[in-house]
Amino acid sequence: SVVMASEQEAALAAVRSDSPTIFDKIINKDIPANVVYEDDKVLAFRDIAPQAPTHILIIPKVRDGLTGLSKAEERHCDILGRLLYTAKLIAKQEGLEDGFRIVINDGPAGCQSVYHLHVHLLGGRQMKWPPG
Ligand code: IU
Repeated sequence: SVVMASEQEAALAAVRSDSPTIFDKIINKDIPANVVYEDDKVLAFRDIAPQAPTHILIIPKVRDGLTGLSKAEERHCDILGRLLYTAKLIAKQEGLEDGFRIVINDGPAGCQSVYHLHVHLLGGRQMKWPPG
């Protein structure tokens, strides 16, 4: 696949659609990923372009219309809660006792580049505020 010059460039080029993404290939093990957690509903793997010493993506195995958080419906409440709870488990597994950052990018202005909902878990360095 094409490597974008920046995540922002990728986000602006990404098409908001409900078609399968590269994350489905990772879920189906069609392409390799560095998986750090997996259960029947959730998969978590290391981001290919880490922005911190720990940078993990936590995703639902079944997208069910959740291209992004802005598409969330009442039926998604369980999986949304599970994604965040899983982030907490992985933060502990990664030894992020001093703290960590959770990010969900949504849409072009939010710098979303993959239209399969994912929670970023970032840690291992001092985060800044406001984010870029
Ligand atoms: P975003 O929130 O949609 O911008 O995040 C997408 C992330 O997916 C981004 O951090 C990419 O580095 C990451 N990623 C990946 O880990 N593996 C891939 O094959 C692709 C993107 I494409």
